[in-house]
Amino acid sequence: MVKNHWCRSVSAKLFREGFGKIMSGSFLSLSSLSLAQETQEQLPAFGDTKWKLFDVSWDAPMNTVTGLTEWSRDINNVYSITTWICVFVFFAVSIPLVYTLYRFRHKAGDQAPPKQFHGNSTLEIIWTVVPVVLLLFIAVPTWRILFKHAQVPPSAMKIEAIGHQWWWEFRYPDNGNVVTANELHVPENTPVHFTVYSEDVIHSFWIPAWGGKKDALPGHKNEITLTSPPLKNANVKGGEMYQGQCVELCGASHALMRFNAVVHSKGEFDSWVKTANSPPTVETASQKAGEEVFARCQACHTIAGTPSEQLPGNKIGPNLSNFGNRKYLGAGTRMNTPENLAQWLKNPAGIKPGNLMPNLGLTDEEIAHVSSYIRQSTTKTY
Ligand code: HEC
Ligand SMILES: [Cu+2]
Repeated sequence: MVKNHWCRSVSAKLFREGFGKIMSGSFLSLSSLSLAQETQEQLPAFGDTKWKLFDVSWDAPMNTVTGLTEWSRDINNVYSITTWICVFVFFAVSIPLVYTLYRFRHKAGDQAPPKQFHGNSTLEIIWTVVPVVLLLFIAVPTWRILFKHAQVPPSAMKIEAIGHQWWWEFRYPDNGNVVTANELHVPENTPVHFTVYSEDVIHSFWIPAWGGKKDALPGHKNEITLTSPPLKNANVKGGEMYQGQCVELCGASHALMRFNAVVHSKGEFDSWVKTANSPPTVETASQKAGEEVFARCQACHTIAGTPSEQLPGNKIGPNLSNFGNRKYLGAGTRMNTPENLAQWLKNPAGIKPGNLMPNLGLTDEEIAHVSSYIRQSTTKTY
């Protein structure tokens, strides 16, 4: 308990004061950092059994060896070559070792110390050449798949994947400039050319079941082309989901920086694009009141087609267009249910320690209104 507490305060200090300074530098992110510091007291203790990391149920395990895409099959091939070489090296070293220990063990009458000798060119050449050859057996197929997958097919769809502390933003320049957060939607079996970068610290973009990963750096754009897997069930409604995760330690909530990658049939993807950024309707009195509460959110959040879009700059909070259609909230930390959303709005740090959304001190009424405003959705793909 004491140890946990010590670790946490040191890492919190590092991330807030160290990495915090190299964040985008915008006034908003800095002010929100100090806000996050204020909400720190409300963090649950890591040893607290009532506090759980995730309550989400993913359709697919986070698994690198599924072999669902060509790239993941290629990686598996290199894995298995490497594994067999390791097995060979293990026996090639341990069998002679055990034999030598037995054969040359100390016997009565042996002179001590035994005869000393130095240098044996034949042996030295053998134990240099053999590892070089073994490493080449691993290196050549590795290079081959690296070059193969660096190619960008001309038909590839473009998506920007942007890392933020601690959530993902996805932009679709080819598809009506749709913007979404924490949910990547793609058509099945399609090469997608991702431009990967970060708005603050270094993150890393990875959907383990699909193959390669790429670092998201501030101030530099990386590229990676991944092909989405084909649908396992062609008639599935709402697509099939894969887990994505940030894989570069990026601060307090790094482990809670997930996203889901949803693979749709081509038709379903097109209709998702058409409705993804349509503005919420304001019909009921509660939605009307919610729209007013949302004015307090728009410095950090955008909903397409509302005045929040007019505010300039890179906002530090996820885009909330069509939020009602999202399966999770808090970047894959909780299921997106009205109860969890209410808890989130009451005390974001209670769900996701250290995250940059401050506690806004909303009343239960305000929470109910803003929830009815942002939870509506024009598409319900789940
Ligand atoms: C100071 C900036 C700031 C303000 C103001 C703010 N938020 Fe946030 N919000 C954030 C950040 C940052 C996150 C991302 C947290 C994370 O997942 O690490 C977030 C996340 C969320 C999420 C989860 C989104 C998702 O897909 O995971 C919801 C919902 C949300 N905010 C709603 C609101 C509402 C409603 C308001 C206004 C009442 C509001 N926020 C005000 C910064 C802010
Ligand atoms: Cu990250």
